[in-house]
Amino acid sequence: MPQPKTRWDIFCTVVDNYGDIGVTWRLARQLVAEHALAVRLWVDDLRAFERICPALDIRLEAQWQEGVEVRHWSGEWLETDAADVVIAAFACQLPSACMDVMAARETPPLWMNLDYLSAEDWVVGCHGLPSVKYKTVQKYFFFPGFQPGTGGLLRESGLLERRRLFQQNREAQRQFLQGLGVEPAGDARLISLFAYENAGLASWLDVLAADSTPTHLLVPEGRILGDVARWLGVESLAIGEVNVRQALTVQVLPFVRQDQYDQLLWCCDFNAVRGEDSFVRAQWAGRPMLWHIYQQDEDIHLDKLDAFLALYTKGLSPDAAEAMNGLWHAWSSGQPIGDHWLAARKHWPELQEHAEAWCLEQALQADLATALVQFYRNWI
Ligand code: TRH
Repeated sequence: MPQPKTRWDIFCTVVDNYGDIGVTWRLARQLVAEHALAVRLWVDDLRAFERICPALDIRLEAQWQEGVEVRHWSGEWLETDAADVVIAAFACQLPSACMDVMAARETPPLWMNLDYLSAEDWVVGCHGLPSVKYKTVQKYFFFPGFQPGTGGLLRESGLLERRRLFQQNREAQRQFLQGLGVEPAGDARLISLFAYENAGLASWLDVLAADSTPTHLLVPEGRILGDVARWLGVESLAIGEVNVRQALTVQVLPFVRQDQYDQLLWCCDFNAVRGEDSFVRAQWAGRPMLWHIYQQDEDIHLDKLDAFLALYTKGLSPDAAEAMNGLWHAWSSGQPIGDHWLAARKHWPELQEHAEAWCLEQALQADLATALVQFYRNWI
C-alpha cells in the first residue's frame, strides 16, 4: 500500500509586487515535483499571482496548477482540516479559526514562519529557533540565507545544468528571444532591467547610449518604465516597443512566466534585478548583476545590502570589489550610476568569472525546499 503523502499548507499574503507570491509559488511547485508532497498554496491576491502564472483562473476558489492545489484565501476560514506542515510565509497572520483547527489535530502540525532573505550574520543564529506557541502548536523560524547554518536558497533540482546547456546553445537562446520579439544585433551587449522607480537610471542610459559597444536593454513591464520613458522623451511605452538612441536599443517586454524569466536572465550579459526572488534567480544565472533592494523603513535595507555585498565581494580584487560596492550602493539609493558602471566595466572578465564562482559556491548548500523537508524530518 502506498503511504499517504505528507500534506503541506503554505500561506501567502501579497504585501505588494510579486516577490511574496513568486517565492511561495516556486516553493510549492518544488515541494510537489521533487519531494512528492501534497501542497495547498493559500493566496489572498490571485491577480498578482496571475501575472507570474497566466494559466491561473482568478475566479476560482480552488484549482490545480502544476500539481499544487491553489486556494483563494479570503474572508472567513471554513476549512476543517489542517496539514502536517504549515508554512506562514513572511510572517503572514493566520486566521485564529485556522490555528484552532491546527491545535485540534491529534498530532499538532509543524508550524514555520518562512522569513525574508537576508545575508546578515544574525540569521544564522536565529534559523530554526522556536518562535511563539499557540495552544499545543509551536512555531519555528525558518530563514533562507547564503551561509551554512541558514535554510539556503530556492534552487530546483538540475537548474544549473539546464542553465549551462541553454547558455551553451546560441540557437536555443536566439529562438527564445525571438519568441519575445527580441532580435539583438550580433555584437550587442544584452542587459535585462527589472527594478523599482530609480532616479539614477538616466545616468546609466546616458553612458550606455554614448558607448562604443551597442547595448540592447530589455525592460519587462513594471515600475521602472516611467523613468525609461522620461529618458527616451516619450509619454508612455507599450509592450514590444523598441526605441533606439545612439548605441542603446531599449525594448519593453511583457511579463513572462517564471521559467521564461529565468531564460531571459540566462541570455543576458548583465541583469538588473530587485526584491528577493529575481535577485536569487540572477545569481543562479551566473552573470554579473545589479540589485535594487526593496526599500524599508529607517533604511534598514541598507544593512542588508552591506551584508550581502560583504559576502559577495569576498573573492574579488579590492578594485573590483570597490567598483561593485559603488555601483550597487548608488543604484539602491537612486544616485547617478554612470561613472560606477564605467568603473565596473574595467573589471568585466573578473566580474564574469566571479558571478559563476559565486553561483557554484552557493549551490554547495542544500536548497531551501530540501532544507525545509529535512527540518520536518528532524522534527517528527
Ligand atoms: O516584485 P518584487 O519587488 O517583490 C518583492 C515584494 O515587493 C515583497 O513584498 C518584498 O518583500 C520583496 O520584494 C523583497 O521582486 P521579486 O522578489 O524579484 O519578485 C518578482 C517575481 O516576479 C519573481 O518571482 C520573478 C517574477 N517575474 C516573472 O515571473 N516574470 C517576469 O517577467 C518578471 C520580470 C518577474
